[in-house]
Amino acid sequence: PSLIEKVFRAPKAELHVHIEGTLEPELIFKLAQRNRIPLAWSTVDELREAYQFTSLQSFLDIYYAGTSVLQTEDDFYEMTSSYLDNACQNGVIHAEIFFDPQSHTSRGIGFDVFIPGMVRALESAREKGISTQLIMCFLRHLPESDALKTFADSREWFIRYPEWLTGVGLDSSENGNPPEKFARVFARAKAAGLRRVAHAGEEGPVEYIWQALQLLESERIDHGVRSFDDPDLVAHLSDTQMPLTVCPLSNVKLRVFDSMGEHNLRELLQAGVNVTINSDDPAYFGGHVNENYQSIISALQLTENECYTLLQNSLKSAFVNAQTRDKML
Ligand code: ES4
Ligand code: ZN
Repeated sequence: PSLIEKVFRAPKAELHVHIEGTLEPELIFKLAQRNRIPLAWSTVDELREAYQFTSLQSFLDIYYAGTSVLQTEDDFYEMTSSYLDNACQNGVIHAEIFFDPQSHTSRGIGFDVFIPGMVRALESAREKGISTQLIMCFLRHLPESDALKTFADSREWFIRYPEWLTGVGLDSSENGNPPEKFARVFARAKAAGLRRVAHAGEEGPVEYIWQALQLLESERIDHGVRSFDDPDLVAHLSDTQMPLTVCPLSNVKLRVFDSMGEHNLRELLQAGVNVTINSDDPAYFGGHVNENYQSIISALQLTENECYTLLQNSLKSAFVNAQTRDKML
């Protein structure tokens, strides 16, 4: 088999995927009709044609519109199940899945709707041999008070499902919304024994990566590709083996890099940084995790050794206990 075929089949972990970003245009239209939600696009093709992004914000505007079709527990079950089917097909044996509660509570959809829907899908996927967790992300474009209220409202769900709900994250519009804005809510999450991750250095400056590490005590950095602007930060990431959850197709679609050939993933790997490959929002960026591997492998002509390192990095950076990790590796 070719290198790509071997990578496709290899067991891997996916550590950076937004469940709302797995909603395919067909499912968006099906749910819009079922729930009588108006959309600004009249056909699936028209919606797909709108997926021509120029920046993170140009994507987020459409992503939140797509999310608006999710209304019932079954909608969340169906979305999550179809992601997990695809993940299994991609060799994913462990997935840590982001969700954006504020994008639902702001529309009057409560934790009692989306958590049971997603958890039911995670429970059925366990039988197919995929272990999963959910990471609750705060929307950084909203005020700190909104995050604090969301965290308080989520407590009973973290207590009810500790094996499924394991951590908090930070996503949405990065520039102008530094990690420091969320230091207090992340301190509460740490006090509650939860894992912590944050998007940083996707479009935003290296200072935001330092803040995520120092002020949020983030245990992984989502994206983090702009760390390359600061040699001291690259050395620190390498020394501490801080995982970066890199999403190649996302980075090109959102114009973080003009082309895949210009991606800095090889330089990060060569500097000894713990880089992983992930899909981010597979329905919007042109593929699941295997397509992300394929695209970066082809563009950078990655070697078998480099591919092996990326796959191992994904498994060793998962939030699982040492015994489970040793079984996966
Ligand atoms: C996201 Cl690519 C990306 N960046 C920041 N926030 C997000 N939410 C969903 N996808
Ligand atoms: Zn992301």
